Amino acid sequence: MRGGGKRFRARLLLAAFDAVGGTGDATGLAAAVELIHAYSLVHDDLPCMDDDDLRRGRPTLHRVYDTGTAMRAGLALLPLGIEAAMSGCKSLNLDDNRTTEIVTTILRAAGATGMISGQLRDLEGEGKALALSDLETIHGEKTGALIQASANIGGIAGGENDEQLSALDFFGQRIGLAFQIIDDVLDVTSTSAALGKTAGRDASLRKSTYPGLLGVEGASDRAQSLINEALDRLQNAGLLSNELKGLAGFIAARHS
Ligand code: GRG
Repeated sequence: MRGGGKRFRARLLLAAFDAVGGTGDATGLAAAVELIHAYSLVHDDLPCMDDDDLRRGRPTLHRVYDTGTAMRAGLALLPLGIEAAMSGCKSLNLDDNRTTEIVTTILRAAGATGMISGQLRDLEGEGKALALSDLETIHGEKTGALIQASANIGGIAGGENDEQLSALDFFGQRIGLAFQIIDDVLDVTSTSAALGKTAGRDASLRKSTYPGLLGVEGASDRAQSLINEALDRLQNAGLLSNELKGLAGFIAARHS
């Protein structure tokens, strides 16, 4: 599993697709969100960003090759992700409106209103004492946006009930934030060997984090309450499948 990562976003998209009664093969769409995620990891590790040596248990791409190669590889993954999204929509015979909605959802999550904005705020926040509300914005954009998009895309591709789509949007937003909070917790409590990436990196980069502001227990509690809210909303919408429940539970239980 380590080599390809946990594939959380792909699994979430497929579980959302199934929960709304989607039929057909949505794996092309699942690959699309993982390709965008993979690009973000390659670029996140670059010297001009988090400057990290280890990812998924291996030396980062720019350490194995060089910064230019890692920049180009990351950039190449981005259009490949969009191409996978387009062909994923085609495999499902989705109409133009849904295809546009899905591609727009990915682009917004990856772009200046999502991941890029979150990453910029994150970099600018290094060495500063941020408020919890700032941290929530950073985490929501940097990490949460693509997770939220994955839940939404599964719903858009598989169903058409507005109430269900809105429940999946809420679910994705809450668990996306919880995912990054637990990432902050693991950065403090786990080891590089278990994580496959450098533990303690947030402290060395002097980042504000949830455990820094709330303590490890407070941060874990905050993540759990977000997960509970997410699950309640799914239950009310009749979407609480074992897969979605399992993925939400996995966030709090994960060790890497
Ligand atoms: C141009 C400023 C600018 C930014 C480019 C690099 C970037 C966009 C954004 C960084 C986004 C990022 C890497 C956020 C961290 C998200 C996160 C928690 C990653 C780890 O996800 P996992 O645990 O990883 O799902 P695996 O390896 O399992 O896939």
